[in-house]
Amino acid sequence: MRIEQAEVIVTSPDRNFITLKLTTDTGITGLGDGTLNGREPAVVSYLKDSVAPLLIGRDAHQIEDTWQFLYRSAYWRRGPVTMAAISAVDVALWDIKAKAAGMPLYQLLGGASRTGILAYGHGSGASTEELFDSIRMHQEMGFQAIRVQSGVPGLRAIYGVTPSKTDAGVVTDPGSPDADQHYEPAQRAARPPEEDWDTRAYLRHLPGVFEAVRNEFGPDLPLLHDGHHRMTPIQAAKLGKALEPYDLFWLEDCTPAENQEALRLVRQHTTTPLAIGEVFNSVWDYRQLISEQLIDYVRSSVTHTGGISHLRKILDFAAQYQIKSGIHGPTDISPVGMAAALHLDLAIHNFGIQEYMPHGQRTNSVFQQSYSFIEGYLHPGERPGLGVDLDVDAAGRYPYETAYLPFNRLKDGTVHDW
Ligand code: EZ4
Ligand code: CO
Repeated sequence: MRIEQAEVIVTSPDRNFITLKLTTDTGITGLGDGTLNGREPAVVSYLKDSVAPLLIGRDAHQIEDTWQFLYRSAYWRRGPVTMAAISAVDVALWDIKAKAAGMPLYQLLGGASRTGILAYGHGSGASTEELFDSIRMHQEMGFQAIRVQSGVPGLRAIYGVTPSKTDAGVVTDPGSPDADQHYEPAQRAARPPEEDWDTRAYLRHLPGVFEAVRNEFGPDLPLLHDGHHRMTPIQAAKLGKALEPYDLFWLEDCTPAENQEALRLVRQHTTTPLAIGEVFNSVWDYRQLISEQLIDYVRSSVTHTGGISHLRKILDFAAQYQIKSGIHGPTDISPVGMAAALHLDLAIHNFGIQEYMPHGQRTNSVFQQSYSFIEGYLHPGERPGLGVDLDVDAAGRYPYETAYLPFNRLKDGTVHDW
């Protein structure tokens, strides 16, 4: 079975998505997600100009060999653009192989290890009242685990929080019909929107928010929080310690963890579980974090970590240290990337939790999915392959739109970590 065609499809129904579509000489097609939030054109060029021509004529069954060929023959290893492009190829080939086998992809990864995939949703609010409403709304949608992000008094706009509906002039979303209910990090704009930040104000405010949420929603509900790389190691240690009474499922990205040994200091001071890695793209970013047991959950996505083949290797490494998966699943992972994550989640033994931000209606009209979300649990479905189809005509109705993630500055104007 040879690869005959490799097309890169760019579409922006609610936001930008990059999809690779491979067609074989048997007529079987496969889809892969290469979306890199805010830097999509770089992956499009990498795929179109440097990868697609090399795929034509290759045996579609040789997934590992194709992966190693793309990774090693480029000479320039790793990096978000390269690894997103390789991921798109890898996932498209797994889709093809599973369709050829007539099985849902998870069967080829070892079969189901569980009946459903526990997902967490994004609760947020500029105020505690709005946060409570958002948590209740997510519970009504079925979510049984909630990420909690809160506004901080004195700060105008911060990451992870849907701006208050009364905040005139704040662009809340890039056009999603239900975006007033869902936080969307990127914004359609010619330049990155500017937010503000003050770590001391955040550290003072957050423990009280978690106390209020626990008092309102009880001890059972798993609660998560994302620190988005904004703390120093000693600040992260302090926050982890302060949040211990509220029994978090995890504290995510507490420091910019490319300094892996910094996590030793955080670990010495707190038993709050730590999750890291949505911006990482290879096993090398985790070498020390995993072997020294400095984290509890691996946050990488299938889309940004070289696909199912490479993320599986990271998770198998993590499993030897009782570290579990927490695969990245925001709206900037397309339905194709989400389906790939779900097949992997279902098959691996060391599954932890799956992030899930439902896509908008326009996105769902472009990508038809077979995965389901029932009473807090996701399932990839039983269709052969990934179970996702792309309507190319519908995709063509929504051309690429420039969009950026926001960034933030401290009071004195210093650019801080996003
Ligand atoms: O901000 O995916 O845990 N999830 C997150 C995401 C990220 C975006 C960046 O593209 O932190 O919402
Ligand atoms: Co995150």
